[in-house]
Amino acid sequence: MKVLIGTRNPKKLEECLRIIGDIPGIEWLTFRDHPFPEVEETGMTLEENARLKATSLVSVTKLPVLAEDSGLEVVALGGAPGVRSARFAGAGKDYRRNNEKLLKLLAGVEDRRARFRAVAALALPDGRIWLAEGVLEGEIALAPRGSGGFGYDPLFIPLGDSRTLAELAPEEKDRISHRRRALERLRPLLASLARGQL
Ligand code: ITT
Repeated sequence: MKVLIGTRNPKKLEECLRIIGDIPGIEWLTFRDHPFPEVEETGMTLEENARLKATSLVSVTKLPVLAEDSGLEVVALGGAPGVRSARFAGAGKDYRRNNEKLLKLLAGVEDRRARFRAVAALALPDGRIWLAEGVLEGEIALAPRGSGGFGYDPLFIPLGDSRTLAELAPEEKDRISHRRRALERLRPLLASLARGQL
């Protein structure tokens, strides 16, 4: 069974494949095998955008699609950047500028609590869709550290650790990540799909 992973973000794709790439009977296709256009993320929530990405790409490709929308929610900023995480500092999706903007907004702020949230969506050509959420709690560091991962990882310290996500080995990030938690919830559905039992 061919299933398209509906992300054009190479780092996100890499993580998705590491987390869920091993389901027997599923042949994962990516934007490299099957180029698709960028879906305009017009939703007000991660749920809406995950749904939008998955259903638009099903329409374009006629394949089952697994898509995901994710973001960083900072308590002291009322949940921002949230759904705007990728473009926080402008249209260019520039990770370094996003991190600089976040640090500037949090200068002198004591409450540095934050969470990563991911909403994954599995959509089928027959119109059915399932959504699942994953959360990772933590706090924002005072300065960036580490070179792994992507996005806000150099600034995000997961609860119970002193290192940023960018200082963890990829497998360590995968064990706890919001993405892992969201995708694992869809694993049984994907396994059923692969067996032709969904
Ligand atoms: P696709 O829409 O093609 O999947 P994207 O990067 O635009 O790629 P999103 O719209 O879901 O994906 O934006 C997610 C942004 O949230 C991402 O660009 C990062 O800035 C941030 N983000 C999400 N998960 C993250 C993670 O695990 N580590 C660091 N930053 C993350």
